[in-house]
Amino acid sequence: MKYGYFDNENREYVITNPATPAPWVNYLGSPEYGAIISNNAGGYSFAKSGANGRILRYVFNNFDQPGRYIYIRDDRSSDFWSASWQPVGKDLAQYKSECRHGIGYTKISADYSDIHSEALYYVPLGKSYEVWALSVTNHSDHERNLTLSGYAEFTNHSNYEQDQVNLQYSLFISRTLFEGNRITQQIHGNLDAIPENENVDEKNVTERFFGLAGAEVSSYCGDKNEFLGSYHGYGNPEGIVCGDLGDKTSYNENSCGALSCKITLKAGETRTIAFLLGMKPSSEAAEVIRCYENPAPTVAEELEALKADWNSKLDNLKVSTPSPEFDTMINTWNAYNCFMTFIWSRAASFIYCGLRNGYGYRDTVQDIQGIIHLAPEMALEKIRFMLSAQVNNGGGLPLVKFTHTPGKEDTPDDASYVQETGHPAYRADDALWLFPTVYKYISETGNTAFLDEVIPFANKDEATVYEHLKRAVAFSLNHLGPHGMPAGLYADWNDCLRLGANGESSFVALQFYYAMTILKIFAEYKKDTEYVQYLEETQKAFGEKVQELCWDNDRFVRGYTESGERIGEAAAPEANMWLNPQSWAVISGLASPEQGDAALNNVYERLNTKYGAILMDPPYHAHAFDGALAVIYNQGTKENSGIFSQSQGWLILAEALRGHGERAFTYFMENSPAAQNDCAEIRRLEPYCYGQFTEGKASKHFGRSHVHWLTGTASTVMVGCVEGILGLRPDLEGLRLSPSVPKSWKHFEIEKVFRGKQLHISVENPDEKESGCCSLVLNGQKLADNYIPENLLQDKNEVILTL
Ligand code: IFM
Repeated sequence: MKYGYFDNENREYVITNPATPAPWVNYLGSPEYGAIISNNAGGYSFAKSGANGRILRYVFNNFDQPGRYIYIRDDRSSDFWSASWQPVGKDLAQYKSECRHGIGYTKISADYSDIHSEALYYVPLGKSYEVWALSVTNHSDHERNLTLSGYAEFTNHSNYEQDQVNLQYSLFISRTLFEGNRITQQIHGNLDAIPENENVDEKNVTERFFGLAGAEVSSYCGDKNEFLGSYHGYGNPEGIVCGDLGDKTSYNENSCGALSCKITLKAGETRTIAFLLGMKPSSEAAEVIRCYENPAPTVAEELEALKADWNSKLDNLKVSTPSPEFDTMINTWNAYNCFMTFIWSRAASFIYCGLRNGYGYRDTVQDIQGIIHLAPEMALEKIRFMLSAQVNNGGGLPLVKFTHTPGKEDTPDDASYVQETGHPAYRADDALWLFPTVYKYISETGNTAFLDEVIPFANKDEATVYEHLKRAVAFSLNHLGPHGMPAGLYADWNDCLRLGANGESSFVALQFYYAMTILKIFAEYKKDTEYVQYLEETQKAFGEKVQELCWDNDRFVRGYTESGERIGEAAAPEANMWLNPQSWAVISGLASPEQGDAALNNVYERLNTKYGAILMDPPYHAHAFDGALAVIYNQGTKENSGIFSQSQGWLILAEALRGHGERAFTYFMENSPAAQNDCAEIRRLEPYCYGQFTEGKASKHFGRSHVHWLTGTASTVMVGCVEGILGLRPDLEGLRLSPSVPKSWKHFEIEKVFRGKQLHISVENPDEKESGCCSLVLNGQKLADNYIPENLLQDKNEVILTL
């Protein structure tokens, strides 16, 4: 069943049936001001932090309420509806609705009772407030008198937990005032007598506003319970039913902003108004509202600016292939998903409520990879930040606090860090993610000078980026287990594998092997010959050890427990085949071609399903070792044999690196949101963004996906598709083209900006191959192989690659 379609030209997903199986959402805003909105206008807003800057209330586990509600009332008939289908929820036989989630905006249109409405929600570029612009058109043949009302439910405290849980406190610090064209909410308003820059118990006055521009306020309400009325709900608030909000404010009650205006529309006439919402002192709020006195042109201009800004990033890579699913994901939705994950980490969604007070090291370093080819400058800033969260012993801080202060942080070796973050020890993989990320950044941009940039460590000292990477290698070598493989420590990539100081992780071993390959490239570039030799010897000996300890006939095992048992052996009763060591054996370059193919075939036979490959099989139940934490989850769920979407990206990449275009693309399609547009009743999540996992074959809800938007999947699948399937593989001096595609792709095109130069790449595949290069022609000149040295590039380039 499908609920909508992709409008690729406009970079929009269009929901035509609003009764979606889950709230299907969009992200608006920037790191300064974030807003999450569903197709039924549910969702919340926050300044900077979803946990500590929460402005609008959203009740988790309550299917999408409340939200940014706009009500329309016909004052002659007293009939009323909402500009989004919910919360009033008119009969869909009479009420027609369309939601267009675009890049940075959402437009919800409705037709009911001969009135057409369009509610456009966005955060203007560079601003820290949001706009709900409403245009209403009278399609009937007579004049209509309408009441238009906006409703915003404020939290009583900017910390969402205080608002939801600590009611004996948060109810009694909030109050609202009406100031002509806006409701102002004051939190700790009674502290207005203390001098500016002072506080009481770290508290001072915080103001939020909900204002109206483009019409006079006819009635208002600042008290949620007064607005709804006893025993009424969002679908039939008393003030909406009777067309008058009663002019109430709140004082020790739940606060809200509700504003109504009355308009008369002649037949065929359109009127635009705008509701404005934010967290700002009242005088600034007044200024914001003034800017929208003539809402229609202002809104149109701001929307254009927003689109232009997004397009300037997304246009840096555009593909046109035989697969509409691939194109829409790479050109728009996977890319946008990467930016949202890059910006919000795991902080704010309908699943993440912002509780975590920092960035996960591994997550953030991986997330960067998804946007490097689109916005390298943004990537660079975050890479610097993450390097500054590396401890001087080379390990990463498992959680990098939002208040991170380089050079001054405690580490997992300090009780204070453990107490504050809840992370009791280092994780084995954190700093190893720096290698592919830094390499991708330098290769995309050619900015080799970055290796010499000096960046502080988290706790003390500073060093060049090159030295930071050397320390990360040293960290792994200083944390080896009894067999000489990296210890699993508190966790490796898999949060549910607690292998400890004496258990060992093959995934980390493979990452470490790969890290040494990358560091060798940098060391060669820097002519650090002694270190090159050291790496060569260390890597060779280490590789042999991993081969000996981890290759088990047709698979790589997952590691060793603290008591020395092999995890993932063929003979084990549970979890005897794991996904990640197979893909990473190929990605890392450790597996021989024969091993790689055998391992990947085994994945296809043992782990693959129609929705992607499960993380391991069979699930843990009765034979979990101490530290196999996955057993806490239902079978087929998350790390316990779920289809972990992030791992699909590595699988795509591994198959592509082996030149298996058919398989790579099969894996892309199996787990691609866009490819499941027609079976939304099974997948349930938005068909335009990734989820953390899909329930595996051991679940009775096989195929259902969860934890939308903020997932490392966005970046791994992006890398799997761009470097793997499209084969765009930059290195220090140029760009290698090595696509791995389905045989049926006889022709496709790529437009890419590479180091400031435009590339138009046509790939011809007359002989229906999966990979390989017959010839590569750059601006009419045949090149030696599939590599384009940067110095041959002109400002605009025509490239023809024949497979
Ligand atoms: O790698 C982790 C990630 O850091 C958080 N989500 C789950 C992943 C797998 O355990």
